[in-house]
Amino acid sequence: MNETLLPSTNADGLPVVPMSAAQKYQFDIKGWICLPGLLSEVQLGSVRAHQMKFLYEREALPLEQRDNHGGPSQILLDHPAVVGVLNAVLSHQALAAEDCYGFRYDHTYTSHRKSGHDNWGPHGGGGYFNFAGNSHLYQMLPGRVHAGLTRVVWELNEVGPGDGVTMFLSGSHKAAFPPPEELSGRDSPLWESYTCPAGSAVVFTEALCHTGTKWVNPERDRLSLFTCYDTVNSKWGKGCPAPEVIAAMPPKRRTLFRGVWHGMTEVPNINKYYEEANRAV
Ligand SMILES: O=C(O)CCC(=O)C(=O)O
Repeated sequence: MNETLLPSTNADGLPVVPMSAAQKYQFDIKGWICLPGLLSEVQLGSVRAHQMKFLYEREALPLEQRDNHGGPSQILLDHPAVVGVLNAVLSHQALAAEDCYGFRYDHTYTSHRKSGHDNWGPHGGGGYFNFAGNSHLYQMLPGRVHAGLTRVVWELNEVGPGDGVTMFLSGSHKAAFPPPEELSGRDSPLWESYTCPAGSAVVFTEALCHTGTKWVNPERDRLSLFTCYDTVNSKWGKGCPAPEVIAAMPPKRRTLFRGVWHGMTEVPNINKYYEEANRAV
């Protein structure tokens, strides 16, 4: 995992931030990692405004912005720090090039939660033992890992202690046993979570047991995007942004929305390009 992984810049030409050895170690043993404070105030302002319009006044947005990741929110898709993690834990390098990501967008949703909103529902875990069709995979070799379906949670508002965000049974992506009831209830000491400033990303493997919980901060809502990535020739969620949304993105970002196949030899027979006819469904 120490080699330089392509692409080395994101679609806006910003240098990708490679994962450090400490981040790789934590992601591997826990199954998740928090990347705090990735957005400037200006970026946050325009992403938040876009999300609220998308949720509550969608018709007021131009067509190319009518998507969770349309308009100003497209920068979240391949933020340099997120690409650094996905390059290291998900990318299939045979389909990666300087102008093409080695992983794909899978699906997303935006969640706006007021105090009292409860999303409790632990699920997942033991993904190390899943076969490929399940997508919720976690695989390891000495010095390398592969996290199949990988979730990036963008926290657009600050998260304070006990506010009630996503919780993880750290390490359970490698668990051989199902979690016993007394260790997976709300009061289990095994649950771990995070605090972070607005504009942070939390990356976790969907092979890990995790859950939402009750947002309890009356001063501040939770506003988050839950965006999943996958290997290029695998897709879990149905759907893809509309062609006009993708057309408004720079070319490298569009490669996140390729059709779900691998192929071989040269483009167009190997899946290292995006065009409207090669768009995921
Ligand atoms: O609601 C949350 O914080 C977690 C959601 C979740 O479990 C998921 O998207 O897989």
